[in-house]
Amino acid sequence: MNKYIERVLAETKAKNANEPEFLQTVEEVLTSLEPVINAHPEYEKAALLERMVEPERVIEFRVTWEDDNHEWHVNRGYRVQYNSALGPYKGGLRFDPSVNLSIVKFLGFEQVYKDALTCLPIGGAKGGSDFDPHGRSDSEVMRFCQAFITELYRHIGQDIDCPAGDLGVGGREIGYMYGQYRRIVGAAEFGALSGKAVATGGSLLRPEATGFGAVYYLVEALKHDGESIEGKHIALSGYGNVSWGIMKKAAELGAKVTYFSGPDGYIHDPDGVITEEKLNFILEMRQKDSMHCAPYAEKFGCEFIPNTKCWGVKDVDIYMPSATQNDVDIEWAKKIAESGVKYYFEVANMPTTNEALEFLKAQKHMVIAPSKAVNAGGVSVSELEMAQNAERLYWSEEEVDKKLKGIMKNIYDSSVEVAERYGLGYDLVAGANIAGFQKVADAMMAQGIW
Ligand code: 2IT
Repeated sequence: MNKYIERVLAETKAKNANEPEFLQTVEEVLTSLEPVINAHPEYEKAALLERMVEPERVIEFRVTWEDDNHEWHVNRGYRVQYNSALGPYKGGLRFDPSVNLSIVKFLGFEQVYKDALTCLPIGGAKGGSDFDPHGRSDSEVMRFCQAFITELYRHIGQDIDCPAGDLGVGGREIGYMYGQYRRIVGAAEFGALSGKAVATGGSLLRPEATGFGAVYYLVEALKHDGESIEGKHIALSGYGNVSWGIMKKAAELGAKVTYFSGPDGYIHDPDGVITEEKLNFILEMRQKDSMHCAPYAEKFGCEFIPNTKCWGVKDVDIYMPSATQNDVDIEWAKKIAESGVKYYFEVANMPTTNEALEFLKAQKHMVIAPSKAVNAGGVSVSELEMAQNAERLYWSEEEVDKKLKGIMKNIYDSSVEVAERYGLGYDLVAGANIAGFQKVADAMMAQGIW
């Protein structure tokens, strides 16, 4: 391996020994940069990689809020403002008990290269809290969001940092945070948060954008193999916002999601989640209970397999892990490889362990696509929301959709082109890492020491 990469990896490991998820993503990205680092010896003198792995700013804060029984609670809030060389920091907020500094730093690091890949002028950040929204009333969620943003507001702004949603943070939470932000700053500074409801400055199509974008990317990859999406069967994990968008767009284009899952097990619906009734049921089910997908099987008379994952099923064409990080480890990866299914498209952020990803990439019969490219439609439409806010107007759904399609095609094309250029062949994973990296590197080199 390139000596410079080796040294930075070793230093990063020594400095951040207690952050396994963060080290996982740094290792995955840096090792795939070998050809570009070899071609640019000037990067080492500029300490470029050392600067890239170190976040520009890490903010940690206390969030105190009162529950419906007047009991007070304390959670920890985070915002890791990773890299702003390309524009204002941009990236989601995650509310989940699993949130800690390692998780936020891994998400932030990934976000930098994902945001760069979109070719839109945005830097990368991520944040959130270990707050558990499950079972909390609407008033409790509102009070938490208000307390959270009362601390975070001083660090964000339409030209500074624009947070959005992630796991546990949807339109409702963004609405409460934007309301409180507006109250504090006393200005309709819409672009300080994205993923807002359309009524309060949001963009049409933002809720669907990540899932739709993933399918648009998939369409491009299928085209490369002379294939069409029509008639294809998809197995995915999760039934959240992103999975739902994939189900909807796949159905519109004549494909179907026949497997999906929740933390309680997976559903097999051979007819596919293609009707409006099924899509609406999934929305309702998630709103009521994001931990159990079993009610879908009862309602539509299909199979529910408890306490396991659908990886390894043979009667599909495409796997799309769309739930959360490290969903697919080496054992699941072996089952996936044995199934003979050709396409493995990551959708959730870092859904595959590094060992599993290496293993899958080595399978000659498979095409692997990385989440930072496949799921970039979400942040892209978030940026389009900022652009609409800056111009004080709304674009039509058709206009947003057209832009989203163009962005996804460009992400796919540039990943293919750059991997070819560096002699890596058809490598969508390395292509995305290098294309994103190159954008950030160029901006940092141009801006001098910082
Ligand atoms: O992982 C992601 O790209 C997001 N959570 C969305 C970020 C955004 O700014 O919309």
